[in-house]
Amino acid sequence: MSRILMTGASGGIGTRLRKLLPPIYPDLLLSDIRPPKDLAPNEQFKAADLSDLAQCEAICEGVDGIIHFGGYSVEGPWNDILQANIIGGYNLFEAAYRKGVKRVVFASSNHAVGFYPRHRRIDTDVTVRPDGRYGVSKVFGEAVGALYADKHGLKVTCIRIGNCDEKPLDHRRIAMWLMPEDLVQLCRIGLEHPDIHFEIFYGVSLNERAWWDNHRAYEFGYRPIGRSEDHVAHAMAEQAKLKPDPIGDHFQGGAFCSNEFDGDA
Ligand code: 15L
Repeated sequence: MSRILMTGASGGIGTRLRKLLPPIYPDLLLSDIRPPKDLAPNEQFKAADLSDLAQCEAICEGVDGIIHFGGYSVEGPWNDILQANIIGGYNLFEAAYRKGVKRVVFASSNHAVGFYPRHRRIDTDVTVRPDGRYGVSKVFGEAVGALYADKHGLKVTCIRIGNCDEKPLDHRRIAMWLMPEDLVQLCRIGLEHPDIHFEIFYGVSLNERAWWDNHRAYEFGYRPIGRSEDHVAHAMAEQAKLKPDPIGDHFQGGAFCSNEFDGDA
């Protein structure tokens, strides 16, 4: 695997992975709508608006594998999600196919299944339960990935990321924290493992209180090293600053579920 494209390079996760990926993939092309503010002279960057297929094709030229973190990363107005994640997500897979890219790792999200209650332990075969327009767009991305894998032989890995940060940020994130180094492991499986056809993994570290059965990732060799229990004091101190959220605190998706909620509790 030689030339790797990472979209969303200016975003939160992209910024972290820009530091961790170059030793593994020295020929790393970064892309986003705007360049990262601290772009270094030795980093390669090409701007692209994913809602434009021609721009997607331009960044896919000569690329072997893609880590797709680009798009809208939280709940937002329909038109923003539509352009960045629905049209942008479709364009990315279509451009990859047209340009002969072999593998795509797609940053899906826990919000594809956010309306499962926290007492349910779920694997990746459950019916999707998105908790907003953003979650729906992640389900769409997974579906497009499956289509391009089954119909065109693209090797696709979707990672339903919990929350990727240096530490778990609150009580909910104790269950779903993903250490950046563990995300790198999952990306490497998607880009390199010989048996990938189409897979969905949970992007979660070695968290004792995880809600997710991530056995598929372990079967592909995933061995996470992050443990959220090591950061519980920090997470709970942050949690104490938050207001109770009876709906959000019940569901895995947290505040994404209580946002605009007027259903049956
Ligand atoms: C996500 O999918 C978002 O991209 C991220 O910003 C967090 O909000 C995360 O989910 C989360 O659920 O904590």
